[in-house]
Amino acid sequence: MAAIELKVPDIGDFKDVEIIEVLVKAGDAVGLEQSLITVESDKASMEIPASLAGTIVEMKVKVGDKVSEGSVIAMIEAVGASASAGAAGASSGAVETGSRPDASTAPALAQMAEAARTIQSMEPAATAVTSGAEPVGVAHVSPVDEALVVKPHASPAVRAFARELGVDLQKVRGSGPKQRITLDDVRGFVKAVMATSDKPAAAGDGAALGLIPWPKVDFAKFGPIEPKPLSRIKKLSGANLHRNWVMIPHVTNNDEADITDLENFRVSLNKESDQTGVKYTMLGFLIKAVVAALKKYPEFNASLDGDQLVYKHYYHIGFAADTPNGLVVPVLKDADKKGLSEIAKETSDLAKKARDGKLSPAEMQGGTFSISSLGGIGGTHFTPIINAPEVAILGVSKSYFKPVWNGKEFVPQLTLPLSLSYDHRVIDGAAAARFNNVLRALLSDFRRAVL
Ligand code: CAO
Repeated sequence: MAAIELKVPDIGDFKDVEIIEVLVKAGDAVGLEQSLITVESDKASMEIPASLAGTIVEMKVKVGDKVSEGSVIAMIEAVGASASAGAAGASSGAVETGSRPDASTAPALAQMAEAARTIQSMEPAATAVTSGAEPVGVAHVSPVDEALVVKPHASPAVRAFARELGVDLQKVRGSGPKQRITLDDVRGFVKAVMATSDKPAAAGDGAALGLIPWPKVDFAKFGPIEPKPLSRIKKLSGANLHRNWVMIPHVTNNDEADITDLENFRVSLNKESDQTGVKYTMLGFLIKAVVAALKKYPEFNASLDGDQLVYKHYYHIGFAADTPNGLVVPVLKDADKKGLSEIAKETSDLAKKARDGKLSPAEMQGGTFSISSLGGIGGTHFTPIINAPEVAILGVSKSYFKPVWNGKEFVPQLTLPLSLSYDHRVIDGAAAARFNNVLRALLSDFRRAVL
């Protein structure tokens, strides 16, 4: 059987375009319209399909060659050669040189050429979007269509492959000329994601989240360095914090409470209790106030379990403790059943155990709500990360005096900054504001706690 030339058919305005991919080789059986090569102009790439089914006898082109309409791509031993002698882009020797694509293939190619032209005509318009000008042809695309603005450099075959695997090409680094993404780049990306998918998110390379890799920097190039392993607590708490930050839609409502009277009360209580050794702390009052607010708004004392919200009828309050090895969260059990002095003693015992690294697992379990107090250290407001499976956490910063107008004059008010982070799947902003209102009312007049 005589081999037939497979030629580049009419590809519109594309002339002397570079071959960026050769998708078949001698010996391959190809089907009708199977892509043979990918060509690329300055602005777009397109695949040239086979106009005949058969076996490739010889490739006549390689990557980097330039082709135009009529260039011979390969020699093929066609299946049912006689039936397809007039097929698109195929010619037997010189006889059919210059034959046009047949009826079935020509529209497809014309469409591709048209699509490529469309991309060409859109690119300057897309650039205009970023510069604020009204884009021609994409005027109704609002907001900016990122896909048009930043288009990864890849051939249609690579795009199709990526689509099949669900790979977002924006996240794949291209290793080809002009950062073109190759099939191997897509394969490598998938392998990297698979390799990390069973590791905890703390692996930190971002692949599990579909993010670009963490920057690898040789810091020693810029100055002296000293690598030290993270502590065991930091590794554990880091993995938990990372999961909670990524999985929970956090919102933080900031507020302030007038604690002028409360602080005076606390100081006087401590003077009285000099003999007993109990130290009343702001943390103790906060725990009491939080329990009262939790009773009023029970969804803050709950956990999500699938489609269910599990309300808890116990009040175990965790509090973040800063230790030399990192952050731990001891839990004060049944806070609602304990008085202030008991809370003060127990939290200080737990905090000491935390600093000494002597907390038992049971002492860190069962929390229903947490408090993170940085008041003894400093700061105005911050965003505490929710301690899953809890749904909210109260951050407390350092109290400060601010002048407040009382109708006649400015008076100094000791003010406590509050930052309530909540899981927005469970708690609405309005509920959070109401929760903070209860805290403010209690802290500014602690007599309300007995109501
Ligand atoms: N504003 C101003 N001063 C405050 C204050 C506040 N909100 N809270 C505490 N203070 C003062 C205390 O009164 C105390 O002063 P005195 O010694 O003069 O009485 C001093 O700060 C130290 O208090 P403390 O922080 O040691 O004690 P505490 O009971 O308030 O807190 C604990 C205990 C365990 C919460 C704390 O030691 C701690 O570890 N805090 C850090 C928590 C943390 O790291 N959070 C961030 C986690 S990341 O989200």
